[in-house]
Amino acid sequence: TIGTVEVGPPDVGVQLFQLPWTTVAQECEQNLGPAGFAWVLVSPAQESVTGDEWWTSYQPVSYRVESRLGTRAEFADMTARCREAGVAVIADAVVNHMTGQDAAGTGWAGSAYDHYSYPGLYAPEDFHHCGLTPNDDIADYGSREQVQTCELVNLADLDTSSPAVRERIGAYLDDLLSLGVAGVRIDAAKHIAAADVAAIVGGLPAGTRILSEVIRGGGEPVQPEEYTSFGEVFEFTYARDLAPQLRAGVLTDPDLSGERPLHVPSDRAVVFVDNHDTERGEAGVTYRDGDLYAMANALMLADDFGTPVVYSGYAFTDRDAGAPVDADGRVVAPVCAAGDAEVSALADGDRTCVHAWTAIRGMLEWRRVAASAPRLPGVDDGDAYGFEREGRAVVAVNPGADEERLAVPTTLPDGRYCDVVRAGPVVADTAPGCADDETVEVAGGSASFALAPGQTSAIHSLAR
Ligand code: AAO
Repeated sequence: TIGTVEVGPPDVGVQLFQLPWTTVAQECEQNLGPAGFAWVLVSPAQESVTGDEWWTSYQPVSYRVESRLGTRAEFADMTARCREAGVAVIADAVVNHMTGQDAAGTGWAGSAYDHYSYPGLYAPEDFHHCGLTPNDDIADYGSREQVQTCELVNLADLDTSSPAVRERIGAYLDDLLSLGVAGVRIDAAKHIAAADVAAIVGGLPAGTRILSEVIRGGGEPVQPEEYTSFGEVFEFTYARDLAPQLRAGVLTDPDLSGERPLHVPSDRAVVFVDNHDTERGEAGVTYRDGDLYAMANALMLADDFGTPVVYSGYAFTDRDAGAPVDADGRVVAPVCAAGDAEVSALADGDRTCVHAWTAIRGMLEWRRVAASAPRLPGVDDGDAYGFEREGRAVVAVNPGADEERLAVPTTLPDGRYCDVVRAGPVVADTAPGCADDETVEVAGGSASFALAPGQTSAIHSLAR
């Protein structure tokens, strides 16, 4: 409760991409906990191949928790400090495959490996050799057998039907839990038969969160729905629906009865505007879009569908470029300062700090006040669009190029309300509230928004 009002529990996640454990711990204490994030998804923790590219993280060499993001001790310290700050840590578990290197090598922490041989862990018989394509690589996503037994971009594909392989993966996930994580993202889950994932995670303690990455592909035989009986799924359709609407400046209401076409059910859906793959690929809006990106995130946070995860990475022009490292090759990154988005000033490697943007922090407070109040039908006028979460909160956006005025019908009592997108959180923050030009008037059952091009504005019942 805030005052006398029952608010929703924190449920929003944040993906902090390629951030070292020591910085994640600071983020939990200084930004994530105070803003009310419930959990943080971090990048893979296990030993991986060496190299400057960020994606070396996704080529495991062993399950030792040693990487350029930090040591095992630093990982454990992070989960403890985050938990203390009210933030659960979700690990990114790369368990579909090992490396994609044809030549033998040595991993980050000194483990020797060959493409199909990881001494003390896996031998050649632990891998699929699908024999369905010339190089054993997946060539046709229309074939379930290829998707689940051939290699994803040459990555040695573990035979997860094997009890021995399942046991080793299970032991690794148990180890991550012993280090304090609350759950795991199953990387490339589409490439592991759902029954295999179910068998592996079935051995974990009850309550462990399982978030499967299954990119919804039109016409593909392996669909996200197969992975919902044992956990949640990243629902890629959400961003695919939202971004084009924003780009076109034409926002429409989703089906307000709850179900949405081509989405897993709301209580199984993890939704996002972009992630580390899609910001390098299909995403229609990314950090580069500044206001429009904040708007996309605000609409997601204002929605009553799924569990939202905010993405926060670093600026890049080269798709492969890793996060900045020190002389020893360890990633180094400063903690973010809370403040407004200044994406035009970002140089390659700079953190985008999306999770610390004023608009995002304000919308997290808005979401908790909106709690379980239903989303009411939206209204639009010109390019502007807005809606109410009944009796609790109203949001309005202008994705267009002209100034717009929008009156949103509301059951909120008359008064001047603080726009938490411009002012940030006003109830939870110790910082003083709202400037005069950061308010919105509600009178006679209508909230009157004046919206500059690209502007998002949001008010809630606890900030009058
Ligand atoms: C690197 C090099 C490779 C090299 C390899 C081995 O880039 O050239 O062969 O090393 O040496 C990351 C990087 C990869 C990197 C890899 C290993 O992204 O570049 O390879 O680490 O270091 C599929 C999977 C999905 C996967 C995605 C990238 O299904 O699981 O590919 N994501 C995860 C991670 C990702 C990571 C890995 C998995 C591997 O998040 O960061 O790779 O651990 C369709 C399919 C999808 C498929 C995509 C891309 O998607 O449906 O399943 O994802 O294609 O192939 C429309 C369609 C949609 C389509 C989408 C494509 O929206 O509707 O169906 O476009 O964007």
